[in-house]
Amino acid sequence: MSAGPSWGGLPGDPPILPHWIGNRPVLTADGRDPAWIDDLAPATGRVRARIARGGPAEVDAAVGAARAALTGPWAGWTAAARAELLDRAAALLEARLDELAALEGEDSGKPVALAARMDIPRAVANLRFFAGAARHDHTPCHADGGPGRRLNYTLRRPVGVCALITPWNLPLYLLTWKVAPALAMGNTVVCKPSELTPATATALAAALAEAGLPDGVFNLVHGYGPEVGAPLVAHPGVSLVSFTGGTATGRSVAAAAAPSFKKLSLELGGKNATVIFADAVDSEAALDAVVSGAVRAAFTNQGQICLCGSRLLVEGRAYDRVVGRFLQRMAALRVGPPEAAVDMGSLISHAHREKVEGYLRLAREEGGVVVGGERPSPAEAPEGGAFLRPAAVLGLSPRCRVATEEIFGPVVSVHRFEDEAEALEQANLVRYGLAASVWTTQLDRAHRVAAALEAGIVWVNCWLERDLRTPFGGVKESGVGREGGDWSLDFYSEVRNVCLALS
Ligand code: TXE
Repeated sequence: MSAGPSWGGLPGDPPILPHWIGNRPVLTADGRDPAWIDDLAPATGRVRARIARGGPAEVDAAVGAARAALTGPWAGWTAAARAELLDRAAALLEARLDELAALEGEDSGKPVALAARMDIPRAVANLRFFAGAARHDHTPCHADGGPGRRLNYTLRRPVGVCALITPWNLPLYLLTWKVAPALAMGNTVVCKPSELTPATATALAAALAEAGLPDGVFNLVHGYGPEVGAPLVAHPGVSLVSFTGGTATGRSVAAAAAPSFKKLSLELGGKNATVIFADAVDSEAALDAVVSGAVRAAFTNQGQICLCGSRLLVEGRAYDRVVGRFLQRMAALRVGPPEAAVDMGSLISHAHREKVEGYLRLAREEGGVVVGGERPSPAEAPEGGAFLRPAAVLGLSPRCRVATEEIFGPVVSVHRFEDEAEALEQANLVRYGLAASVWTTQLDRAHRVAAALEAGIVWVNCWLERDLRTPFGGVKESGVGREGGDWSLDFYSEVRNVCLALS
């Protein structure tokens, strides 16, 4: 585990994570004595770093730097130059993949191997993907009324200063998902990462500076949501807000952004269904493959991904076989310290573990049967950590609180349906609509169910297969807007039509 300051951090005991404003580490913007937030490693409970605790003064300074940079040298950079910058930053992150994966594991509690396989490679891919998108971007031209009459062409312009607010579950992965298209389109940014997982955001600041980004284009303010996130969203100098986090916070972000009509994208919670039809498990090999997919969907990142399949809906005639195998697989998952060979690490915090355990108590009170969900023994996982074994809740109505509220932990509620109509009714009855995964070998059923599910993303016979060109986002209370591919380019730019009369 990292002993010294992380990349972009400052020396101290424990090391210090500063804000980055105008391409420089900053502790306070107005000369007051700095205040601090402890950055805890959730797997040990140890203070791993001290985070500079920002407030309105740092937000103001960061937005000021970002606004000034909009008319500085950055404004003259070509798309090709911006793409090269993103590629250089990607190469710098990739060269330090192991270090970043260890940092993410320490800061969030997730298995380091998962961060090395998923989080950091995906962050690198985000930067490279939007470098490519900048290079290949093109806009339409409409000639009207025959030669020499009217020519309409469309320009993409930067939107301005983008406020990018991210959660703790996929820190660098989600931050780069926003930063890369914002920079590709020529904007400047002020980032507000989660106060629970600030380390790799600081590393990204250092990487972008090293890659040659001009002063003020990328800014980072650490701190609590109400002290940094809220003033950032409301700041008159900010033109666009991209937020990923909880639905309740998303509601207040939308309200704060509305008076000044900021461009807004909200990626919020989920309570996603994994729907397994009996036809998908008609052999032992098929049963194994489908259950592997369902277990992965349920418990990857300790169930702390908005896309996780936290409701398992199984067709009645396959119910016993599927659920039996699922519980077997679940029990075999290894839970332990992030740096060990484990399937699941620690939850993000003790407070979050208590929230998840509260739902397990509620499940019992509601008359359900809880399998798993214990704290692991000290032999498996350090006692100071926020570890919890995966859990399945059986025997409850799909309408109960445990089955409809976002728990955001390693808990799956299991339900039985008798036909396709009932599967759809159960899948669609929640207030969320982010993703779903459907397991069937019947082609017509796959298309029918995918069309009828109320979700922004439907996976058929897979889960979390991501092609960065595709639209990503949810319906209902899972969010507003789409990002990914052209959707990101549209969101992070203003299109302007120019009509030229030629005659
Ligand atoms: O998220 P918050 P939290 C869900 C999950 C979890 C719950 C709460 O159910 O249990 O949300 O998690 C910043 N204005 N998801 O508390 O509060 C905050 O500092 C502006 C789903 O961590 O939404 C952080 O940087 N910003 C999710 C970011 O918002 C504010 C992933 C997210 O924090 C703010 C994480 C405010 N008023 C949790 N208040 C997903 N969809 O992936 C806080 N923030």
